[in-house]
Amino acid sequence: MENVKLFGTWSSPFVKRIVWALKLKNVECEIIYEDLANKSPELLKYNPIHKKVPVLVHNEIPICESLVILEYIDETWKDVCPLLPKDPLDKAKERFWAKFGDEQVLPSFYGYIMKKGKDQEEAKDAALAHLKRVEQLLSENKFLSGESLGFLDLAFGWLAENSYPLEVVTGLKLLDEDSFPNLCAWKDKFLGIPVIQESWPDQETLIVKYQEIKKSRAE
Ligand SMILES: N[C@@H](CCC(=O)N[C@@H](CS)C(=O)NCC(=O)O)C(=O)O
Repeated sequence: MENVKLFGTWSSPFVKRIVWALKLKNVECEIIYEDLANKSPELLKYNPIHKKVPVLVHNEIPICESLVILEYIDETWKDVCPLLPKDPLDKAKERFWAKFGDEQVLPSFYGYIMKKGKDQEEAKDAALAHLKRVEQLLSENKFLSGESLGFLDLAFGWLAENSYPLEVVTGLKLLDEDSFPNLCAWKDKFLGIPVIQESWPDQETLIVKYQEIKKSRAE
């Protein structure tokens, strides 16, 4: 009997990719929502190094770091909806871009909300330059992982979910149809997938959350 628990928050871009992967693979999971201002003893026990969500606990064994968790899920429940390709080179490419997403693209986006002045302008330029690279990845395929949804799409899912709230809060059009036609088409396809739609967060609530973050950084 499988026992799968996920420690997370409703809005974390890192947690959402895990929720989507588990749903795509029909894995039942109990989600434990953390208050990150007051982390539970369980979270600290299961992720003593980073003390962050998500943590997947499978039969009492914790797995940390969302991209690592995604691979674990894919290999553990491998018969349903495979996420990573089998070919080592294709797999390496997806891992490379997912790492680029988390280390470069995502921080530049959130930096644009959180930073001020010159730093904010630099974050904006970086975000748009990174988006151009991701746009090119979609020049031949509908999805970032190829012809169908896969690991890299889940890794970049935060972009589809958060681009509109981020645009509202920053006043900057990020996914502009003229500059990023492939990404705009990808976003629509991604959000059209039922499993993704089911766990689509309320955009207004996300906007309020980002407004609060922006306000707290401006003080
Ligand atoms: N590299 C980590 C990042 C996870 C992360 O930053 N989680 C945030 C929530 S979005 C968190 O738990 N923050 C709590 C903290 O920094 O204390 C992953 O991919 O899992």
